[in-house]
Amino acid sequence: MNATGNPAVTSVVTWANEGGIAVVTVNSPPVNALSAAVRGGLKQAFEAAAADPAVEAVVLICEGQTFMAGADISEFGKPPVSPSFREVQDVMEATGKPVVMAIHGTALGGGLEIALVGNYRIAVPSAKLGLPEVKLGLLPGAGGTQRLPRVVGVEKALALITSGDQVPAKEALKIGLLDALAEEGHLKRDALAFARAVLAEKRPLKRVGDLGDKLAEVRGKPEVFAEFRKANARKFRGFEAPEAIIRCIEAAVDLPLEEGLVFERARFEELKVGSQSAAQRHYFFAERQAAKVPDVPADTPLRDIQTVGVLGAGTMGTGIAMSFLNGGFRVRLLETSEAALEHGTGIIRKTYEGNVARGRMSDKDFDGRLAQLTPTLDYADLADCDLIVEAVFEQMDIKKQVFAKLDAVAKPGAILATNTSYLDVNEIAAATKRPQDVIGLHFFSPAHIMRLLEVVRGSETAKDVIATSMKLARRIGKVPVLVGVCHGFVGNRIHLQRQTQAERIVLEGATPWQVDAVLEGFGLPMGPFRMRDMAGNDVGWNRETSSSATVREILNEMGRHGQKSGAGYYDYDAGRKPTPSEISLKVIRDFAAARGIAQREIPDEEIFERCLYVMVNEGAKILEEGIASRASDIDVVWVTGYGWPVYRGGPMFWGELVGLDRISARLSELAALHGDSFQPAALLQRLAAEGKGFAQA
Ligand code: T1G
Repeated sequence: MNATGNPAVTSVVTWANEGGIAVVTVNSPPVNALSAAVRGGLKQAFEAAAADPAVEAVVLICEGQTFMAGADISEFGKPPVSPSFREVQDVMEATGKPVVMAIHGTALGGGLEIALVGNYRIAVPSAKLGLPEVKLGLLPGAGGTQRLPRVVGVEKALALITSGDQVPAKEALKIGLLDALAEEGHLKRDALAFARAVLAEKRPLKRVGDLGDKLAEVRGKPEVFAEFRKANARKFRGFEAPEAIIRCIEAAVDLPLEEGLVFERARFEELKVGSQSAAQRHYFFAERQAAKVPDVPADTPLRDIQTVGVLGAGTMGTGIAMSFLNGGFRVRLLETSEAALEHGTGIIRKTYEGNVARGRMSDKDFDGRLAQLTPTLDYADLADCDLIVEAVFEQMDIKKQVFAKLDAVAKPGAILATNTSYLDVNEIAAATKRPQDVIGLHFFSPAHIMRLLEVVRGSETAKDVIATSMKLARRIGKVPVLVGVCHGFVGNRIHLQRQTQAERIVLEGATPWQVDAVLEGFGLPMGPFRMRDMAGNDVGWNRETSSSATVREILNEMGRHGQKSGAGYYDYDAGRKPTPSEISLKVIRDFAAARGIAQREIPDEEIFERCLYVMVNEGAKILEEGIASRASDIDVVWVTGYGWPVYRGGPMFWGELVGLDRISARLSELAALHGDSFQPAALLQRLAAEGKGFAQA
């Protein structure tokens, strides 16, 4: 028996009769995921409520931070346990009494699908609703593709389910997904009142499955789906789930509910056993794991960060400044000249003006953010900063000068961060008397857009500085990954291996466009040569010291700096459309000939293996050296920072899928052919020999 004298159903689901209304409560932290225990409890509670003559209506509500946030993802891959979603939903729909779903937090996935079999849905204004299964390489497998279009219409359902976007409660009310809004903080009170009103007014037991008007609007109009497919072809490229979702919504239009549910279940099961969903579920947990630092306790006290100083108002500095402005911080932006400072603040203003013009930012936010920005030429103005991020020129002597100055002006306890992409954070920290306060915050360009933040711990970085930086990253919408000090940390160090291979392969006879096509065919957003042309072939190139020592130097000496100069490895038209260039190919062939490099046809398979296997191998070395704590952290870096297709999980997850034994053996073959740079890492060889994965390292 529970406190109210009614039969407590399970430890995670209870119910009580409150004045003739059964209040069924789910309490399964942290997100009330619909585990087997929750599903079992719900089934029992609704069966009891349906059978109890003293119960006239039912309210389903959750304790804790949120309404049910979906199926328990950790249960996937394990044998199914009854009751299924369908069994629970059938019991709910068979109650025969008004069922009111009371929503707060995020009603997501299976949680929203449960809510959709209720007769009514009420939520607090701060609630959000969505079907994010597509982010896990899945589709809503408990009726979402069949019921959502019946409520909000086909076109809205297509957009919502293939994006996985969350809908704020007010918008959900507008599109019919909610029947009412409760007062913030009074969900249970207002849900009970709503249930009483339904009883008093004898309102019909509205059943979403019976709705058909919105489906009828598009029946016989296949163009609705064809246009949606066409408009999203680029975004969905390589992913399996979006097309499966579209087919399920087509089935909703053409089939009766029951048949549509069967069709949906079959498509769901197909996706669930596929490699894409395994990869995307891996990534879901990997991103959350990355926020946890093994040797820094979760309850480490944090330093209070209110005011942030940013040194350097170039591309990176302004992006970093906007990241913190967007996170609600006061920002002091320092430059060495009025002109540079004006240029930087101009970039910020123009970016925000663009956001307002596109309706992505309100005028109020525009004004508010600029009011929080203080441009300055004076280091002394950084004295009150709690965190100072340096984003000056990537040269060690300049960085050390800057940190010596910061050491002199920054208040005690201020965190001093460098945005360096490659350089030794320990050497920079040594330029101060407070190395324990120094850390690397490696943003990726454009810094206000890219979500990845490599947090680089120096050998003396204090644990509270690490904990503060990791939490701060999430506050400004970044995905933090803690990495150690080495050349290029994790992302760039692995990227360098792939780049080096790509450049060697074209010297041996392949073309840049062949290499790009192989890697883009794998799902990477851009091949190494198109990427180089886009970023600027001249990044890091020095005209004074350039000596035709590499193909890249020669191209730059010819003025072929990439897209921005209309030519790089590719030629570009006015619309920056790339076409293979005979000029750059000749440079490559002449360069190889001058060095006596034998030319041959290089198969795509060899390009694929040489470029991708060295990435897995470098990741294994990074793990051996302790530069990353987990293989999944490396996956997060590459998915979030370099566009590795999330449906392939990340280089380390993918490497295990290919087989570490196969990769290790192939690398040994390549080492015999092309030199020691291919030697498999000791860790890789050991795991391959032991038949283990990186998690068992
Ligand atoms: N299952 C299991 N664990 C989950 C979980 C889930 N659905 N959602 C979150 N967690 C864990 C998470 O791993 C972390 O654990 C803790 O909860 C806090 O998460 C049939 C099949 C709800 C918006 O995809 O979007 O329903 O690290 O750090 O920032 O059609 O979690 O503390 O040990 O993210 O406050 C569909 C996924 C499932 C929702 C909260 N649902 N979750 O964000 O906390 S598939 C989803 C989220 C499905 C049906 C199909 C977010 C959140 P730990 P957190 P948060």
